Amino acid sequence: MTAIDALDADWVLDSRAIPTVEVVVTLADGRSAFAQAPSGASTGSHESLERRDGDPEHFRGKGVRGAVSAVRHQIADRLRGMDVSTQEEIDRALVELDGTEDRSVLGANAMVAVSAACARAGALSRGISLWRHLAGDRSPLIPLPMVNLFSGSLHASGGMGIQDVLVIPVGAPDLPAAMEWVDDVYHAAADLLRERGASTLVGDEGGFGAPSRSSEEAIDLATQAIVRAGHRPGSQVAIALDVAATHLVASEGCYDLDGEVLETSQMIETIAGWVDRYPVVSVEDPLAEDDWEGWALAAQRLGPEVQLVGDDLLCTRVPRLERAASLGAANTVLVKANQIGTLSEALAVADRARSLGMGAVVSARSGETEDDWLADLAVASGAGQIKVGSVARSERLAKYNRLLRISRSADAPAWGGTGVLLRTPVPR
Ligand code: 2PG
Ligand code: MG
Repeated sequence: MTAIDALDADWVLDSRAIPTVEVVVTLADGRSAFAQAPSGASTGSHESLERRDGDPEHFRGKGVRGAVSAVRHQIADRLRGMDVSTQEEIDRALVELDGTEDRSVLGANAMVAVSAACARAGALSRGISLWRHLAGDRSPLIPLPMVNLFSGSLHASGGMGIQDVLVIPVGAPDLPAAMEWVDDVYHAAADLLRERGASTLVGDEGGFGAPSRSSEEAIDLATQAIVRAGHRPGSQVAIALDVAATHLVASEGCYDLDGEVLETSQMIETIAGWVDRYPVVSVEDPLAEDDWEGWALAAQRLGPEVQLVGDDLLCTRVPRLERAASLGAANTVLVKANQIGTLSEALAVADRARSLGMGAVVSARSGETEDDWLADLAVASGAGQIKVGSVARSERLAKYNRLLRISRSADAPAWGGTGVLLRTPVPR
């Protein structure tokens, strides 16, 4: 056993110039490990809370002095002396110390950074890689990436109503090919934008700002980019959407999509139309976070061959996932560790999805750092899918490049590949 000797924390900056929590764990043998917390912009109201100071004189209220202090004092006092290799016990101690559903005492930003730093230190103490340490009895997989191509809404100012148009290299034989294919598509999209005189400036996750207010135009352009890059739309590179509809709600049961007000049924029909006309195989958050009935209707309309992903709906919470399963409201969960608080809880959500016959996509946040623990978490979970943003900007590439290194290592786990999607995409 290697005991935790000390925990320290401080603020560093994230990819949106906002402070976030960095934690350093020092072990009794003198070795140490660090981790940093990510941060979302399009947050759901059932997410665990980030602890922010709210002092307008300090980082416009976004300071994390309180979260840093929680790590240095309450959390350090509780974890000192614990065996660092027992991740689930460490995470349970964090959850009990906080004692709230929404993690408002310690702050989910403090908790997730401590959890990840301890995981890294635990792997170090065992002399194994982080993904293997976290995997335990699970069957790890190299995940199929869902890669951001165009952004709008809260991830890129102005532009289209839906938040993200992404591509999934479903037909790639391995991760290096998958990354090369999406890189081809990314540059083809840039060429198409330049040809029409549109900007190639990028949004928060490195995807291009959508060229117009029309979400459909971005989906169409993504399809053209796949073809231009020399890949078959659908069977080789498919499209995923994150509608992030919670942030489009105009009034109860009504959405403002691309300047048009749509009722729930019209939202569903609009999205179903995109699925019919374009190689869309995955749709995230088509409706608002508490519209369980609407989601069940959307699931029926889209059919089981579409991966229907709950982000704001499920907020990485087992009870909400179980409710979705019983209502048939989604067939896949987006897993974000800071949406719940600890790495063990995030893994438990992916495990529960598997036992319910549902899919899971391990996801980064729109605010990220150079820290790459998410890549190991995704591999360890065996979820088979990861969403990190685009293939540009280093806070995104830290994860993709870590995945490439894992996939090239001597003991690399198997490739998730097309099999991770609930249905194999139809060749088009
Ligand atoms: C999402 C995420 C990642 P955010 O909505 O799925 O793209 O965004 O971190 O802003 O919640
Ligand atoms: Mg989302």
